[in-house]
Amino acid sequence: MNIILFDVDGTLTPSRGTMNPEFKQYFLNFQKKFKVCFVTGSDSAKTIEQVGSDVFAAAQYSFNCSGNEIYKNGKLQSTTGWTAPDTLIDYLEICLEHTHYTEKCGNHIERRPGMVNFSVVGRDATQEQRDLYYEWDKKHNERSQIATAINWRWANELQADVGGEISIDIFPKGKDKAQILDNFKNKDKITFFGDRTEEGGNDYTLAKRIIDERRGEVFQVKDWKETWKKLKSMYMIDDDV
Ligand code: M1P
Repeated sequence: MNIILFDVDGTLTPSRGTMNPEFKQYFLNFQKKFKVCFVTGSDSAKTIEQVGSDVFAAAQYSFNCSGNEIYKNGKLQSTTGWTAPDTLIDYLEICLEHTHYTEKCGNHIERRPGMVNFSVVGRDATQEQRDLYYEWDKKHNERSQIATAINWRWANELQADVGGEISIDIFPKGKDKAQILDNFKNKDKITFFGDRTEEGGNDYTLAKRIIDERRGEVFQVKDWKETWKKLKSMYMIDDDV
């Protein structure tokens, strides 16, 4: 079986943004012809808000919370009761106190099934506040430094990856996006589109596993526009399917 697998933020939508309406129309037709799956650090409520309940339900699988919560054809199939250690939460509070970034907008530590999402500027940031932090972080590499510190301090226990624009995803070691391959047969061919397939990015371990285990192909994209362009050049779909 051929599976076409997509990251969401930065690949099908702007980070935390909604899907472009023309792309969405194309994508709904695409889903009628091909087996589509999603993999994202976000929880299902955010994914539905971004792609719409129609696109979400038409996906064979949506692997949310980095694969720690799984939806099949829009219905919850499995989840995990993992809770973050108090020592991690204490450390994240310290990071918040000591950051050189001054604007804090609220909702900094978001507990999701099987993971924690941490953001110095906060998940309640407006688009403008989000853009300011994203630009600042590109110069100061704060997220990458925090992720490295977590990966060093909890080397046997936890894993932190940089994804999206303002946050870090943290989960039990190995419970990252790469785990989702266990839901497919070895003979299934996976074609994966992601915007953070570089080392340290939250699509990296999955992309690496697909290549190392010869499970399919990986396409790094810079945004949803590039994804759409690639899909149009790679796959034929009839507009009135
Ligand atoms: O998939 C990784 C992250 O992508 C987005 O991150 P940010 O808000 O930093 O741009 C969000 O969807 C986040 O929830 C998710 O974990």
